[in-house]
Amino acid sequence: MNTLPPRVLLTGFDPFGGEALNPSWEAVRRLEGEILRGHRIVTRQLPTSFGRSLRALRAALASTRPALVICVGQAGGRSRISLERVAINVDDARIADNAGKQPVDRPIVRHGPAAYFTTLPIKAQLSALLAAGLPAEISQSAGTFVCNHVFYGLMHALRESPQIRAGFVHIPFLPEQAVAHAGAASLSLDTVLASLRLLVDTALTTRRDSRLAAGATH
Ligand code: PCA
Repeated sequence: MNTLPPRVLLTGFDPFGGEALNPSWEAVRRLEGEILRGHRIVTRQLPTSFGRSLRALRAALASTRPALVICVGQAGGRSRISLERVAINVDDARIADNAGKQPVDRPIVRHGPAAYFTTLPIKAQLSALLAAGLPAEISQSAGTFVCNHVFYGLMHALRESPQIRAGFVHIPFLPEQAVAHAGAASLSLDTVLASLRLLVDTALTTRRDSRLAAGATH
């Protein structure tokens, strides 16, 4: 008999673009082993590399067999927790990834659908975060770099497993990074951790996504 609790997989990325750290991994790794609503959080670091990131993600999906997956990445310059709605089938890099690759206008999955939507209840999650005083927004684009690549690959890998909810969340710089980017917005690690816990909790307790609460925008 298998008595292991169901698992929630959280991923973060290694540092890229000259940063000393990546807030996504700094936050995610601190949640390893926590139990939320009877689910155990397992964490993995993904390389910020077009080639290797999805291989690592697929290996993590196979070995952890999660009930819920949230991939997290840094979006320097954004000021809020960004709940991503859509992943698009294109790699178009403004800077080289950590393996020196810089694809231009290349499909992630040849002949794959143009886009996949998140299966997280992002409007319920947005309402929960705002109600808790945490800065959040729905984002309509995860960009065209490695984060969008991972988000698209995640939804493609799970396209026949709709019972496994999955999606992507971008987070701002940490305060120590913002210093080097004069005036850039940042969020403290504690704020990010509280947000990630609430995102997992809301995904585990919300069956159908809701209408946005009055006053919230997206
Ligand atoms: N952010 C990048 C890739 C890795 C990360 O943390 C992005 O937004 O694509």
